[in-house]
Amino acid sequence: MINLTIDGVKVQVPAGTTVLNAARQANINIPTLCYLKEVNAIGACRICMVDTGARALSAACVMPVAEGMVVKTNTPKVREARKMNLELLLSNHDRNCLTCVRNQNCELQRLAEEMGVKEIRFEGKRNEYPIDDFSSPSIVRDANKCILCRRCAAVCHNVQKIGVIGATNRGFGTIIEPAFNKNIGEVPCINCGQCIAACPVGALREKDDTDRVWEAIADPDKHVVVQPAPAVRVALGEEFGMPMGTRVTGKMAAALRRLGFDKVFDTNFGADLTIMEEGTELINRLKNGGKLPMITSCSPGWIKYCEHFFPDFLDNLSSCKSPHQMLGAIIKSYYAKQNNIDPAKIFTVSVMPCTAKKFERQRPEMEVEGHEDVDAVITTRELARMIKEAGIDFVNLPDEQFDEVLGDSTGAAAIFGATGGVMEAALRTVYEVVTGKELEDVDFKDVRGIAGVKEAEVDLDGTKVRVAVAHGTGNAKKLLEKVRAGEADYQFIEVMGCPGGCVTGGGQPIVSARVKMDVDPKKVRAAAIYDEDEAMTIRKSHENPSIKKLYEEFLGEPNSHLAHQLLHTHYAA
Ligand code: HC1
Ligand code: SF4
Repeated sequence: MINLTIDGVKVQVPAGTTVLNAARQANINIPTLCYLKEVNAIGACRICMVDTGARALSAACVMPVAEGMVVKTNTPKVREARKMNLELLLSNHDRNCLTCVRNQNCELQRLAEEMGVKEIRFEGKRNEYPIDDFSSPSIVRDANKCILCRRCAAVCHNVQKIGVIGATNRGFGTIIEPAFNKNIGEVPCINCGQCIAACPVGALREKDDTDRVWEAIADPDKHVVVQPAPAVRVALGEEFGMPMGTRVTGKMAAALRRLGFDKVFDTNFGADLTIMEEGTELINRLKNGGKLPMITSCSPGWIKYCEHFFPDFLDNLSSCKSPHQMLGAIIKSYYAKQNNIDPAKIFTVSVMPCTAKKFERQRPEMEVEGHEDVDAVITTRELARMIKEAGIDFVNLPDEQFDEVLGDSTGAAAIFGATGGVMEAALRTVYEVVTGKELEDVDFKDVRGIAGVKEAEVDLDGTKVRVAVAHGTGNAKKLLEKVRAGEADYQFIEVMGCPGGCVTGGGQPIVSARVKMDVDPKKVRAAAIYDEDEAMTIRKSHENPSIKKLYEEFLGEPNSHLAHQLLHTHYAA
């Protein structure tokens, strides 16, 4: 252990700890900007300067502690250096804060306030860049707001192992962008939005689709149906000041109704339906010598990653569309027919924790008979903006239910939102269908948690099925390379494109680097997801009475001809 003193407080920490983390332990808050726990520690922004007695000040995020070190974090020299560095950043920053999507949730704005910046002493030449708001269906890049912290590049490169954005040019001309001056839509970006979640300012944001949704709601000729994803209900409350991990399922249903949607259904119904289709597909592949391992296909960031980087695994992907696409197709067929509504007049909106879903919905595979399954995708953040704009007092809303049949779901569907959830939900059903026995303990704990790759073996009456779960494409890469090399043998794999799964998708409320130093949203929001599961009376998809009704009245049986037409697709190289 190393002993040091920070602002007169004695601290003992393991060797290798940075001054920043040591200070944190002593409840001393050193401001940071480019630092992002477990993602980026490069000492680039020089905001976390401290005095260690050396000739020059040091960046606390990269400075390791030393025995007997005396650190001062709050001297006039330190405060002036930090302020000057911040003012230099601000001098080349588009400061249209009032109209910025990150207004009041911007780390730069907060630092300026906390450091008492009253004027910017270094006003000079400012770079002006065109905004790329056209090339990608998911991501908007505004380099005029970029502060060159490189958090986005680090997450894309080091965590997701994609690396399509990085620093180009030098000095005053440095810019974070795709290589060769390309637009973001012209490189193999998978639309995961993890760069947006890492950005401290408004340089990266989602493509906003709220205007199209408002327009549809206001159109008397349109029947507008909404469905929120499993992970939205454990994060939306954060946008209204509620603690991380608060479950707001009932308030969310109430808010959606008050926004004017004609029907409030639930993607969780689509998740139960996915389990019926995907579970049956797995059983068939196991029985009939189909392509194994079968890999889940609900995460569109993962699908695009597979297409670009592992095209030899495309036949391993389940043919199932993702839950919200399935539900969109059911709304425009079964629901339209039952209620005598022309599907051309139905407008379906998915509220997703995901920016890649904006890309997925417009893929040519995602339509039936000329009708797109889903007409608009908005993120959790966009929904929060709509609720605020409508003047709805979210926190004090009463709890309401989803609309019947296509809003009915089980605990198995709820857990789709956390890494391992799709696998666990599938196993609950596949086990009972294959063995004909009741599952005594529905909790498959081996596939839960935030380990990068998780494995388990399930005994289906003598047939051993080996399964694996990976979240974040960096972990998926590791796993698939092993499978490709013949070093691992699985029959079923779940991959989610974002680290943590959908709970920490690129469309979720943004958590600041400062909060992430102490709290891991992956864990907190996942815990809420498992509470949601436990609170449900029915916890297995095949026991959902509304799913049974859909098969009886319409689809026939899982993987039927009609089910294939509406709910399945094929990804070709
Ligand atoms: Fe997900 Fe899914 S779980 S992909 O993570 O399969 O986005 O929440 O909606 O479609 O159900 C996301 C979440 C979501 C789909 C489901
Ligand atoms: Fe990289 Fe994902 Fe951002 Fe695309 S959306 S630039 S893949 S982090």
